[in-house]
Amino acid sequence: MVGGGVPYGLVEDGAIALKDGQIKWVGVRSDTPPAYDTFQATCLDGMLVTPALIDCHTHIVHGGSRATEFQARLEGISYSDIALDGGGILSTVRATREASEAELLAAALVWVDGLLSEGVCLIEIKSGYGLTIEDELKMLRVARSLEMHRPVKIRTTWLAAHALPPEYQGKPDAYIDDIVIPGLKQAAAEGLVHAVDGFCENIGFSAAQIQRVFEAASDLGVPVKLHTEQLSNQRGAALAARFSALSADHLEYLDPNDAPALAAGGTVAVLLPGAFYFLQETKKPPIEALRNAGVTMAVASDCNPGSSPLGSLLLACNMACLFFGLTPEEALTGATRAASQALGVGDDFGTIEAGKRAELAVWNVGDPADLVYRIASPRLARRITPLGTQST
Ligand code: DI6
Ligand code: FE
Repeated sequence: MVGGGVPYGLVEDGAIALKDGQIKWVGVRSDTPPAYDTFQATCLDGMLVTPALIDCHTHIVHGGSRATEFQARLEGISYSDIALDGGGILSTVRATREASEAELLAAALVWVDGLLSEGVCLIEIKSGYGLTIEDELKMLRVARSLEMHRPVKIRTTWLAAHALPPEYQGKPDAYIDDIVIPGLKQAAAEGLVHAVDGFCENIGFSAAQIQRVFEAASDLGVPVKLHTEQLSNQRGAALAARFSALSADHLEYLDPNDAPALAAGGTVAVLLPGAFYFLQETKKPPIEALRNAGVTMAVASDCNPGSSPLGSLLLACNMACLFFGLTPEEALTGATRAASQALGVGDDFGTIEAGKRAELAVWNVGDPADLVYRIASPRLARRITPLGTQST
């Protein structure tokens, strides 16, 4: 499966030449240049090869569980009310602060293994459950260490502007001045930050507060992205677009009139149908407006303990079709090419093209739509990484 004008960019009877962890050539098998004849050939007859998948929005590193909160919600208490009452994100903050790095790592590996089993090669992981400089750094260190334990690439995002910790209640601006911005500088100096995110929401931070965080990120040359328009419209997407953010994520409450700004900013719309499902949201992102404006749309799991305890990117793709009306091709593109763009790594990941990393997924299916339409049905035959092949 490569780019091009045909559906999914599918190449029938294709061949891919890999060397030194890179894709060297891709095309129709009978066109293989003689230079690649000496390559050791692996025959994958009847199988589909896609770029390995990318989960471009997760909160996989965290302590504890929110099963009790789930029960409370089933009894009718809303997600926002639980948050305003000191539960929600803050209950995960308490558990994450208490957890050791080893405990956070062990818990994260369970989620990572699930994603690897469905062909994922790259996972974005956010901080945001520490809310002190040291606890936020702890989360990012654990996230980065996953690369030493599994054949996976990790991108880490500074999300200290996720919630206001109890010690700063009523003082959001002081929290930004004391923790979010100085911590970001420290994390960047330690090489732990690929991007900066925030929660622009009525139960999170205002657009003006997020703007200050974005200005600090810009001064450091770190790209930004934003959780916004998930529960209300704060015009965060427009703010993100002004900063040419990598992505604006959620977007259920996006004003359709703000879609062209996202396109102009080169900002990817990251759709998170797991959170829509789990919070029993009824308002959908304005997909038609995003499409018409030419906004690139990605799909991710948003794997987190409160609003999307979802460990399957393929199920997120399936939900993106059924809940939001994406086509299976848009959904699969959303978990590959568009996801690589949402992380700023499109030069290396996301499509099968010469020059990119050898990150491929080989599937026991013939039709790419099969990947999106089935539910919880394992189909991965093997994953190919620059380090070699992993069988499942
Ligand atoms: N939106 C989300 O989906 C996550 N953070 C956010 O701002 C999860 C928050 C949670 O733990 O409930
Ligand atoms: Fe999230």
